[in-house]
Amino acid sequence: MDRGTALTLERLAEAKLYSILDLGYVEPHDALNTAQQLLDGGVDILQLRGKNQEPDELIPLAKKIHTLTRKAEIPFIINDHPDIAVAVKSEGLHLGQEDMPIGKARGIVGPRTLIGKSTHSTGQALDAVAEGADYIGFGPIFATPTKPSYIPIGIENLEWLHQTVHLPAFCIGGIKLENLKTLVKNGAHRVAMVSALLQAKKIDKYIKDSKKILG
Ligand code: 3NM
Repeated sequence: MDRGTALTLERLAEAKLYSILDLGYVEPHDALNTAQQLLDGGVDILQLRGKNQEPDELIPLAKKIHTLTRKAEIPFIINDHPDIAVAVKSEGLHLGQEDMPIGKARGIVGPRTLIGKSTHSTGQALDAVAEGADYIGFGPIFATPTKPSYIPIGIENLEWLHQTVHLPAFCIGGIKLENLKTLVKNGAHRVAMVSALLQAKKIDKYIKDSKKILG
């Protein structure tokens, strides 16, 4: 599966729940097991995020996770590192505002890899569209322990987001079952979760309950 295949694009178009396997929450030796639980539970996209790990550690882990996501036919996204995305042939790469521009990353990963971009304002969301993103993250909607220094942008612009940004747009930041209904009522169609899923007592049930709300 890659950006060039109809299946990857179909999965992205349909995706409601984007899960980020953040090695700040899961020990690398537990990551494969957690990835399998997330896939079994029914997440629609899986990203590997390892802010404190070196490529030497991330690449072998990412290759193993990719074997699982391929079996589940779920797009696998690498956070921050175009070279790792190439090394493991992931379906996608995710970039933050401080990372290299999409055009430059596209030159490294090629035309067949999805590129997503984190955005933290309506202006950045529009910029990401113009830059050629395949999808965006939009947040943090609520305060989040995962990115403690970020100021929440709130729920005001979710209708705007859906009506204006004609790319898959995933709300992110502090999203959990308890606030999901409010989010959907205010216009969210898709969400990304980190800590809520990774700290859930029963990952499988948490995903199913979330997806019921997301519709
Ligand atoms: N990106 P949690 S917020 C990785 O706003 C990330 O772009 C954000 O973690 C953004 O689900 C965030 O644990 C952390 O709140 C989300």
